[in-house]
Amino acid sequence: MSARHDPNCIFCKIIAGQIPSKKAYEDEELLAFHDINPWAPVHVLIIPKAHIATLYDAQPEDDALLGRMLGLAPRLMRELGVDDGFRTIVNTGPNGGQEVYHLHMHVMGGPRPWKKG
Ligand code: IU
Repeated sequence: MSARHDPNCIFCKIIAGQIPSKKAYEDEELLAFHDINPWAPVHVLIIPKAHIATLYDAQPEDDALLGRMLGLAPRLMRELGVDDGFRTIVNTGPNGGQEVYHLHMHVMGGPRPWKKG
């Protein structure tokens, strides 16, 4: 995994603890933290600890990791008190609106109205 680290990547710095974040979940492969600019009452980002820039860069051997990201979402949302629905978004590339080039899944929930969406 150490080869899949970009010292210039802001999310790699969050994973390394060089930049603080409000963590919601962590294990060997994944980190979830609260988005600094939330669109919804609960807005977390689930990221792999491996630096994978975009979904395009995920390899077939990453499929289980991608599955774990999706599988974590409902458990984490329940833990955070969201049990009546949530939205998941993975922005990919410039036309997908991706701003941070370290793969992340937005998971948003809580009572509406939301800032966006
Ligand atoms: P996007 O999918 O790449 O467009 O979203 C990046 C998200 O990362 C966006 O919602 C930011 O608010 C969020 N974010 C963050 O939570 N902490 C940071 O230090 C930075 C961005 I830079």
